[in-house]
Amino acid sequence: MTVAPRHFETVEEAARGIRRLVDAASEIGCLTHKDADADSLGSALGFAEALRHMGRRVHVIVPSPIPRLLEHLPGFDTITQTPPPLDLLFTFDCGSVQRFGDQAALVESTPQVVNVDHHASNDGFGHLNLVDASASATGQIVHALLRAMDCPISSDAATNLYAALLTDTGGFRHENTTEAALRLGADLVGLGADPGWVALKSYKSHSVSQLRLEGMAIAHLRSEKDGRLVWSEVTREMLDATGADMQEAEGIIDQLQTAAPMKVAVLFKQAGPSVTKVSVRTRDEVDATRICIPFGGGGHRRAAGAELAEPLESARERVLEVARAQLDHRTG
Ligand SMILES: [Mn+2]
Repeated sequence: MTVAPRHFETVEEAARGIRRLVDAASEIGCLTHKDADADSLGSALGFAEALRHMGRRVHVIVPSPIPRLLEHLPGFDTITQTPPPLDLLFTFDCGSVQRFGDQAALVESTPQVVNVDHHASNDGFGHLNLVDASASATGQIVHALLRAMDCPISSDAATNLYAALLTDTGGFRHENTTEAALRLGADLVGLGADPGWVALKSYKSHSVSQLRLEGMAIAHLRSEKDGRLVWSEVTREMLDATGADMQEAEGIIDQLQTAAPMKVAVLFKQAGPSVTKVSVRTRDEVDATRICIPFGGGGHRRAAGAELAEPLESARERVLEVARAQLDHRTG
């Protein structure tokens, strides 16, 4: 059965239809995007936990690779990559089917797909689409949806949603740290999330090899245009030298964007001989999606990414050319 795609204006409007779908479904999936972050996985785990409290059978599914740095999130041990046939699938924090990696077929084959997201670039791939680009995190939409569905939020669900909110606001430091985000943080603490513990697990649990890798990438930092463009890279050689793996390169882009004069920070990751992942952060008038969309990527104005099917050296030159052009266009 296919259903005409629907887009909702408000969470309350969406909640009625979603509640009916949940009540009618026997096997429900909650899917994250590839290289799941704490917003995507925390939203999926938190929503799944709440639905299970309502007596539903729910499977949390992540594309490969399993994001093992998020193993502290409550319910992480329930994650599967081989769910039974589903009649209802929720997706979290993902703007297009291609971003589901090796689970994209699941999105194509499930009869009802509900797309819950906060990316402005979301292409509305779901049968039902609950997309709010003004939300600081997808976890914020999940919280509003659960409230509107009259679904109780346990302390484990609150912990997952708090982790989603904390990390997508960069520890309540990014520009998307709104009054609503701070109030939601307090609400989730009231429901049982422990802010000190989530911060410890999110920001103060690096391995020694991870710290060495970060140090190496920072030492490799290049600066152009009076520091307005800063970039670095993580190569296979650096991984070999430190004993770290590529998942441990996750926080490096956040270090690069602490440079005072920077307008654009770019990190290149050598994911394979002909696969290069790119993370972009921007400030002021520069839009990160303008640098990533030409390469098939997407994201937010301040944070975006792309994956290029080409070696590090050529990917680097092509992306830097676009980044330089954005800087010249915006400020030249
Ligand atoms: Mn997000």
